Amino acid sequence: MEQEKLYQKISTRLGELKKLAPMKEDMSIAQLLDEKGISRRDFMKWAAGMTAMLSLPSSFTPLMAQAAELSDRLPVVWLHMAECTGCSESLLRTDAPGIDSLIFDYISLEYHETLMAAAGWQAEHNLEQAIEKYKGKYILMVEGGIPAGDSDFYLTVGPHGTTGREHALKASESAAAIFAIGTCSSFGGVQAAYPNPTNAQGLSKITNKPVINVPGCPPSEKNIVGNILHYILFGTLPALDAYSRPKWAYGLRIHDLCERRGRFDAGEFVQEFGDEGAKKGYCLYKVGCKGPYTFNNCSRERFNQHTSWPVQAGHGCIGCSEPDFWDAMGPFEEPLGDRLYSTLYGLGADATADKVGVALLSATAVGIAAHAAIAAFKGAPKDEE
Ligand code: FSX
Ligand code: SF4
Ligand code: F3S
Repeated sequence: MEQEKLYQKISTRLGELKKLAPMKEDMSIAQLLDEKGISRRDFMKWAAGMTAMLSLPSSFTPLMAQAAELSDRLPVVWLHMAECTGCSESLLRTDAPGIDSLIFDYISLEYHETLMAAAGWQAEHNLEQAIEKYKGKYILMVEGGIPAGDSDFYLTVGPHGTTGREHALKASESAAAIFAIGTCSSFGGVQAAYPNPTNAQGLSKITNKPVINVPGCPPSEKNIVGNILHYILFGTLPALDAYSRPKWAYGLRIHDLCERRGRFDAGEFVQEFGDEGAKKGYCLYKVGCKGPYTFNNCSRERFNQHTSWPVQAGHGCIGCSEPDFWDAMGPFEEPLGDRLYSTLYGLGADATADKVGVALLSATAVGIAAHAAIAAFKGAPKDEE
């Protein structure tokens, strides 16, 4: 019953969106896919995958396909702050664009500093116009950390020397929904690493409007496009975790669905890069994998049209979607559990859930050590040492 009601609600919303004029009149998504040689069948397969990713029943697949087809009804303003532009690249730098990249191409990007042709005065004028014309209707996506306070002027944009902070604040005021794309915009990211010389902050510290964080350095194309589709389908905030990350994407740890998890449980570890264990695809925990502390869906969704992801490529997860990962998760090629174990009993009463997670894992690590000792005693091969 609940399911039927939800189906009805989404259908009504999509019906309303359909009434709005398409912002791109030259080509429908069906034509665009056809031009790129993507069949309707492949498109529906993709829609089924997205439906599962957003934890919706498979009977909602036609709605997902419709949402993608209506993605040109929503104007998007995309701002760049202090970052490497990897988030945009995550979607666009591919020699064979998948459906996710095409959807991103297809949405109406009213303003995107690295993609638009305009520069200087014209660019600034375009931004003002987009904000005015689509007041209360546009989606704001911000990439990058934002220097704040006395450090505002470490980041200025355009011919008036507007600070990044001013830009972000102005665009936030009349946005229909705000997404912080990437770890930098979500939590400050690399430029907020100690000693954070530019006082870089996440977007939620700058605006008092609700911000949905989509971290990852960079986030996958699936998580960026999934958020756009979620907004088209529901028009409301998704369920969020304590760090304002959508639970459908960041609800589980990398470790929970990792293809090497069986190796971890069996105590089969790579001891150093390039060893026999590495060749056999053993677990990367002892060479620094932070998958057990990192909430993201990389192990399930992967990157570049499901091609690969860090652990599959042979390096541990570095925890890039967690707050302060640059400081908190380093050194990247050493286990975190070992380092924190000695301080475990020093944790205060207000220890965060993350630290508690670390404590639990340290207990697991102790279990591993015990297992290794028993294996050694029995004369078994000592992969797990
Ligand atoms: Fe780079 Fe985006 Fe990292 Fe940051 O991604 S990939 S530094 S999250 O803001 O450009
Ligand atoms: Fe996978 Fe890393 Fe967990 Fe090992 S520690 S199972 S490599 S996520
Ligand atoms: Fe980042 Fe770890 Fe995924 S490093 S890309 S969260 S596997």
